[in-house]
Amino acid sequence: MAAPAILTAALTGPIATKADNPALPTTPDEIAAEAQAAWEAGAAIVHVHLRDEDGQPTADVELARRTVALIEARCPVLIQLSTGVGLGVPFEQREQLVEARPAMATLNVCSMSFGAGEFRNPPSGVRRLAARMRELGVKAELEIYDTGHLDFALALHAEGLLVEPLQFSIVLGVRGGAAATPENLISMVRRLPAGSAWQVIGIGRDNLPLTAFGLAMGGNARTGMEDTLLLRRGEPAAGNRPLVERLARVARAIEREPAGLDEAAELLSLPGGAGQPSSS
Ligand code: KMH
Ligand code: ZN
Repeated sequence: MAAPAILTAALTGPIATKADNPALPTTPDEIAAEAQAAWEAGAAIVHVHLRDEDGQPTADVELARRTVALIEARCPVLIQLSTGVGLGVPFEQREQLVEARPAMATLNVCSMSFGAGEFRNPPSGVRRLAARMRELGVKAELEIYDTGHLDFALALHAEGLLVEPLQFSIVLGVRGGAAATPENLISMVRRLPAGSAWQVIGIGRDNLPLTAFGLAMGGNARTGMEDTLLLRRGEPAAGNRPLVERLARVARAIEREPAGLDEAAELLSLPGGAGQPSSS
């Protein structure tokens, strides 16, 4: 049997609304219920974005603490907060989210055009956030949208700001980043330091084939309503559970058993290990 695959469920994201798919979880209670469903379906990690009462992305630390607590009350899944938050939220607010002390958080390493908008990740702020995450023991997942982002991440590592094993999400298909092609994935995976954990995030209609390709290459995998609102063409996902169930089936079909919580925590060298409350 090949190495276990760590499955992540990106439950909500910053962009879609309930008008796009009524099953999208946006309140803390809905997010916690979807986290449990994703965990039951085989996800070891849930990637969490928060929404305010109007459904807009927010970096409200109290809301983050409350949401983390609600998830922890339901299940022991590993919680990763997005510090990407949403394009309209200033970096200086986004970086505060790690003060909620999740086990993991994303670290978007470079500024870029992002569809019709701009995603601001200034170098000084990224270094400050990386240092704070290291100090708090919050595991960084490095979000890499193009080859130059990988170079910047490796520079952060050379500066001592990251903790091994490095964990990468290679995001393909954002307009402004690298296109969703197998060639782009292969060329970036080749350049990752030995021992790194990685997954591909395929945006839009290439989500499933690219994710399957990444699993076959030995990577981990992410799905969820942040990455696709459809189970297949013309069929909206009824929630995160069916997306994770399908990903688990794909992984098992190529002899990659979904990693359990302890396995995932060990593979990523998470402080505290699985099942330990990560907030204080
Ligand atoms: N939304 C994806 C393009 C983050 O939240 O920090 C990447 C992502 C990054 O999930
Ligand atoms: Zn996200």
